[in-house]
This record gives sequence, structure tokens and C-alpha cells, in this order.
Amino acid sequence: ISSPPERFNFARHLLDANRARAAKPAYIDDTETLTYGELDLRIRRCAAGLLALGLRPEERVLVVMQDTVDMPVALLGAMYAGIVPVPVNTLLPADDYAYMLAHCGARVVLVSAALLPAVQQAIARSGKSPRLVVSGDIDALPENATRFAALLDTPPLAADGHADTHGDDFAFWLYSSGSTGRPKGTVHSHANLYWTAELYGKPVLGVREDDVVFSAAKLFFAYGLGNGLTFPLSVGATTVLMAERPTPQAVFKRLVAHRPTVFAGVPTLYVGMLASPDLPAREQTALRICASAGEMLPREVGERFREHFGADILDGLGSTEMLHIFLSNRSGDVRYGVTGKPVPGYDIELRDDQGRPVGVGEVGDLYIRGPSAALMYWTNRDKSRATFQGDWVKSGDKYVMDAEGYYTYAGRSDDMLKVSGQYVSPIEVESALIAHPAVLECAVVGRADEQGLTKTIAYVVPRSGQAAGEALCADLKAFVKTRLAPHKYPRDIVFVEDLPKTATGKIQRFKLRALEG
Ligand code: 3SK
Repeated sequence: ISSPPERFNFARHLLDANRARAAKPAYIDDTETLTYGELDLRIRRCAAGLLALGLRPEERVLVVMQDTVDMPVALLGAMYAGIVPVPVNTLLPADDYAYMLAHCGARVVLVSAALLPAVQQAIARSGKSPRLVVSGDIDALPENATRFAALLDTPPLAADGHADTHGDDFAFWLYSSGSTGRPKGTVHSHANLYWTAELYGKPVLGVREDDVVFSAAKLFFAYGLGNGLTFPLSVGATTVLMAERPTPQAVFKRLVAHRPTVFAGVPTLYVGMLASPDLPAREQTALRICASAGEMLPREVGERFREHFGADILDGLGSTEMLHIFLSNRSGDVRYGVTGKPVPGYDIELRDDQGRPVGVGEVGDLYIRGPSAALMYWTNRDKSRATFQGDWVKSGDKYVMDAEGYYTYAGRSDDMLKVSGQYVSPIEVESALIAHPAVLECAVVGRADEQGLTKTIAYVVPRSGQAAGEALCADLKAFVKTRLAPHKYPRDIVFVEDLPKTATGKIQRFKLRALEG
């Protein structure tokens, strides 16, 4: 696989790759179909529009957008102009947006109309006054706002008018969560996108020009960005986008209506799909291959899915820091319950606490080396140094390798939980719970459900005089939902008289984990 040229702009690279497909649908969303020719034109118009707003190459633009055709246009339009898009989770509370806005220093926010209220609250709290560009239907535009549609009326940059970026120039950021502190702005280059397509999208997932691709994981996730943008556009496939939440019903509707051949989801979704009475018959769908990431895919889920749809799910492990999957099962060599082998082009090492390689069958901390690694965490030198160690990136996962070279997940190295494919920091959930007047103390851990998937459980010591029961339980869940992204609320609350602690008063989460078996 050849390296990209030194001067390399990923948006320009995709436009060049698809010049001969002007009439072919590139994207189908809930309201329109965009051909490759129209995509090309809109990207160049968007690039010109962002520059006309006064943005300059290397400046960040915050992107709080649902998955509609405007989202890839926004991301690639910014990159074409050398501007750095920062797509963020669309389900975050206003406080998180306020932090990100201040941290990335964006002077422009691209936002879907449905998400405008949260963004406006964030702006009010941040003390900043960015310009807003609103995608989708909206009756009354706020002051200081432009319609995304108006941006697309800007005369386009020329077909060779892209920013003359180096492959290692900043292309975009993604925020990645940690067990402590604020999310980290993970900075990726133009070349990194290229590498994920060349190393995983084409040879492992096997996305082809004749595919219709549908990713339930949204474009603001590293996983969804690869599945729904980098890979299909690198081979000229057609991609289905969905703005709504990825419930089994919403997914079934697209599987039947658009008959995607490639589908990407997370284990919780696959479990929900298989349990649903509305599961479509194999004949109603056209699945050829599927991907799963985010947490370990339980073996029986993969097996039942294959039996029903006749398509394998390739379970893999990726990270925001590596941009996409670096350890994966392969078609023709699928072992459900195992994450597979290193994706060619990536090296994996398992190390003990002293940093020495562990032997076959021993659990070690997973380190990865590969060309799609992020450049750094923005303005976070300590965490950058702890994660990006020379050529190697510390993943934070524990793994074990068997004698045949297959890797199996053995837990997280820190207290982080992965719920529905997204990180949840127990400390963040505890901080939200403790703000409730009825809570004296609390500790949050993960519990595996009957499928083996992690759910968040809170152990709560109520203040004296507080009745611990159903009503308080419901109240606490609702309270957390108002403060944190919805996937973070505790699915179960256990009321206890006290929490296990060390002599110095530190909560011993491992003892609670042991209770959870
Ligand atoms: O969670 C994962 O395994 C993953 C996969 C691809 C890209 C990003 C992530 C976090």
C-alpha cells in the first residue's frame, strides 16, 4: 500500500477519486439523495462559504450536526479549505458544548436546527459569541446566524482550489473521554483518514464500489466517520444516513428500504435487533458483511445474527486515538467472542506493568503502532505524553493473545466503562449523583447483563431521613439524565448503608465490582 503524497488534502483526494461517478448516488438521507457530482460541488461551495465567513486555514469550526447529507458536506468542505472541523456528539448537555467551544476556540458553529437550543445555552454559558450556521428547517433564525443552505449558495472554490495541506497537517479533531477530567481534543491529520481506508476499510471490511453502506454509529464518532464517510467515499460506494437515534426499529426501516450490503453497529444494538419482534426476514434485506466495535460482541449474538441474516459480523477494536479499527476478525476467519488479529499495517504489543512484553496466554496492557495514530491531545501535554509514547499508543484496554495469535478482551486498564459502545467515566456519573440532595455518598461500577454487555450500576448511600426506594431510584436516574449525556445514567441503583473504603477513605470500586461478579 503506497503512502499518500507529501502534499495531501483528504477532501481533494476523495473528490479526485470520484470524478468519474458524477451521476452516482453518494448519500441518501431521510429527505434527499446526493450524487457524487452534487457532493463535489457542495463541498467546494461549503469551503468557499466558510472562508467567506472569515475563517482561515487551521482554525477550528465546531460541528454539532445530525447525520444528514449536510454533515459530510460540512466536514469535507472545511477540510477542503484547510479549516479544521470538530464534530461532536449530538447528545451532550450544554455544559459539555460550552467547554468544547472554549477549548477548541471555534468562531463558527455548524449546527442542526434540532440541536440549536442546547448550543445556544452553551454559548450563553461560555461567554463566547461564535457565528452560527444552521442546517435544516428553521422558521426564525437567531441573530448572528446564517442558513447552511445559504452557505451552499457561495460560488464554489475551483476543482483545484483546495488548501495545499501537508498529509501531516491538522485535518479534524474528535473529543475522546477519559476517566478523569474533561474530554480530550484528539487531533488527526489528513493522512490518517487515508490510512484507515487503505488498511481496514478496503482490505478488512472489504467495502466496494457496488456496496450500499449504512452505519448506525454516527459520523461524529471515529467509528461512524470511517464507516459512513472515509470508507464508502474512498471506493465510490453509496451511503445511507439516518438523523434519528439508532433504535432497532429505525435501523430495520433502512435495512429494508435501502437494502444496504454493509452495516456497522455496536453490540447493544445487535442485541436489541435480535430481540425485537420486528426483526426483518433475511429476504427483506441484502446484508453482505457487518462490523461491530465499541465493546466486545458476545459470541452467541454474532452466531445468531449470522444464522438469521447469512452475514458475518466482524468484531473489532479501534479507538478515537487510532481513528479506526486496528484489531479485527476477518471474513473467512471469524471467531465470535474473540477480537481477532492485528489489522495488517498495525503492530500490537501486550505489556506488563513494567512495560515488558507478556507471554502467550498472559493478560497485558495493549499498545498499538500504526500510521493512523492521532498527533496529540490539544493543550494537554501530560495526557498526550501518557498516551502517545513514541511510535506506540497506549489503548487503556487489557488483552490476552493465544498461541495462534488471536486476541481476546480482558477488561479496561482504568475504571472506565464502555456502555453501548461509548465510554462512561464512573467519576463523572458519581459527581452528577452526589449533586442530588438525597445522596450522601455513591460509587459507580459496571455490571454485565445476561448478554455479557456492560451496564452502569450506582451504589448510593442516602442521606439520613431519606426513604430509599423506587421513587428515589427513578428521581436519581432522571436527575443524572438532565446533567449528562443520556447513555451515562445508571441503569440500576443499589441503596447501601456505607461503601467499602481504604484506611485513607478512598472508595474501593474493585470490591463493588466483585459483588457484581
Ligand atoms: O470503540 C471502538 O472499538 C472504536 C472503533 C473504531 C473507531 C473508534 C472506536 C472508539
